[in-house]
Order: sequence, then structure tokens, then C-alpha cells
Amino acid sequence: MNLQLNPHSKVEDIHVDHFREDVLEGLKSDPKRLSSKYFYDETGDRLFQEIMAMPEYYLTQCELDIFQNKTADLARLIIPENEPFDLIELGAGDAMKSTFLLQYLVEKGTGFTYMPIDISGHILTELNEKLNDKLPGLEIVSLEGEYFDMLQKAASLSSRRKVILFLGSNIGNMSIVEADQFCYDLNRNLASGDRVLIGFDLKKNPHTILNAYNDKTGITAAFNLNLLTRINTELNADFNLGQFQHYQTYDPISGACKSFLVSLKNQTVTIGSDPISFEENELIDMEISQKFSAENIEELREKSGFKKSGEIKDSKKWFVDAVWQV
Ligand code: AVI
Repeated sequence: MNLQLNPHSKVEDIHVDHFREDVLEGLKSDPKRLSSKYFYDETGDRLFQEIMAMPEYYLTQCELDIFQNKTADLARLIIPENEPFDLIELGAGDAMKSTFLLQYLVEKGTGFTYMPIDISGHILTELNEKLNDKLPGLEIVSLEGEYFDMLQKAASLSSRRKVILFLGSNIGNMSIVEADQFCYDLNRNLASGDRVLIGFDLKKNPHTILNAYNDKTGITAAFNLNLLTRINTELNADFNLGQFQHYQTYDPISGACKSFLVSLKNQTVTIGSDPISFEENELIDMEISQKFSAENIEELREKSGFKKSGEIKDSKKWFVDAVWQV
């Protein structure tokens, strides 16, 4: 008998257990909900790439405008006084936007180490290869894991000043309470003088916002429905995708842009051995993409204990990268 344990499959088992617990807890709640953090399996990653390439989804182009065309201003805002530092990117992905900043810093001979944090080792390996090719002089330390665990690891690796990038309005995928807690925890995990740069999608014409999440081609709908496919595959469930419909809302007063799936009939779905009943028109709350006013951002900064360093907006003034200091 082979008693050797495969540590990798054990980690995967734990992930599946968490996923199952979260899904069952969410679907047994009233109203039903699923967490958008589970959107990103292989198909979800591909669909999100397609979303970012849609003309309606302005967020990526706006933040790219900042990183590509306002790089010197950006660098001035984030660099601590002439000291070498660690530039840490939370959820780095393919670092499409930050690569412009990295290139600028390398060309200027700035002393820094780039530390991308991502939950996916595969993504980090690809990023490493890409950056080694494009920017051979860049020093990279990849950190695979959860954000706060990896921030602690980064602190244990060097005592240099930390500059944290959290781009793409990923903060908008947290409820206001979660965003408050996240920024507070971020502050507590950093040292005096460290900085954070956070990308916020700003409140604007509500049609512009709703269109970005309600595309006629149905890519955003497919992105939401893909989570049901993932549950079918990974948790042995029997969602019939034709019986659920994507519904998007935007409330310009609160800034909450929310997606739901609507059950098109009375139906029972089985997840493993757990039956979940849906009434006709019952909703599953899928995702929030919160939009912010200048006041909302200020309130978040103050509550979490950061000082304001500055901010840069894109040329349309639809998106802001805010820089705060501990
Ligand atoms: C990743 N995140 C910032 C995207 C957003 O805009 O909320 C996810 C997304 N959901 C639908 N479209 C894009």
C-alpha cells in the first residue's frame, strides 16, 4: 500500500471543501447569493479577458491611460524619498497596466523589487517569463497565496518601504463593509511611510456604467452563468443554464452596480446530495461592482487610517488611482 501523501491534492481538496461550503451556505440563504470571487476558473479568466476587450467596458482603458500616459506623475506619487523599495501588486494577473510603470522605473534606474502576489502559481510563472523577456533588469520576487499572508511574507523578506498596487477597481467587488475592513487590515499590515495605490471606478453617467455590465453580446451574462457551470463540474450539481437569466442593475445614488441570476421557473437543483429549491423569478445575488464619489473614497481613507498622498485620473476623469500613505 502506498501511504505517501500528495500535498498538492490535499490543498486542492481544501479548496473544493471551501468552495462547496460557501456555495451551499450562499444558496441556502435568503436572498440566495454566490461569491464573485469564484468567477475565475479557466473559462472565467478567458471571459474576463473578453470583457476587458469590449468597447463598453471602459475601466481597463481608463486605468491603462493613467499607467501608459501619466507614468512619470504616477512614479513621483508612489516612490518613497529616494530609498529602494518593494513594489507589491495584489492580484497581479498579467500585470498589463503595471508593466508600463515597471518599464519606466527600470529605465530610470530606480532601486526596487517587484513582488506580484497572486493566488495562482500558474499565472505567476507566466508573468515571470514575460517580464524576464521584456525587462531583463527587473528584480522579481513572486508571492503565491492570499493577500495578507503574502504581505506578511514580504515584510519578513525585507525591511524596505512597501508600495502596494491594488488596481482595476477590484475594491469595487467588495461590499462597503468589506472594503472598510480590507483597507483597515491593509493599513495594519504596513509600516509607517508605506504607500498604497488603489484604483477606483468613479460614479458617472449611469447609462455608461450600466452598459459596461449589460453588454448586448452577452459576455457578462456568460461570465455570471459560468459560475453555475463551474458548480456543476466541480461540485457535481445539475444547474440547467437555460433556466437562469442574467439581470444587471445600477443604482446611481448608492453607486452599487449589481448582477443577479433570475430563476425562470420553479425548479430544484441538486448540488452533490443537497437539493436547493428555486421559485420562479427568485434571484441569486452574484456580484457587486461598487462605483465611488470623491467623498466615498475620502471616507474610506479616513476610516482605515491612511493619509492622503495624491491621486491621478484618466483623461475622461472616469477612473482614479488614489495614493495613500500609512
Ligand atoms: C474584476 N472586477 C473589477 C470586474 C468589475 O468591473 O467589477 C469584474 C466584472 N464583472 C463584470 N464585468 C467585469
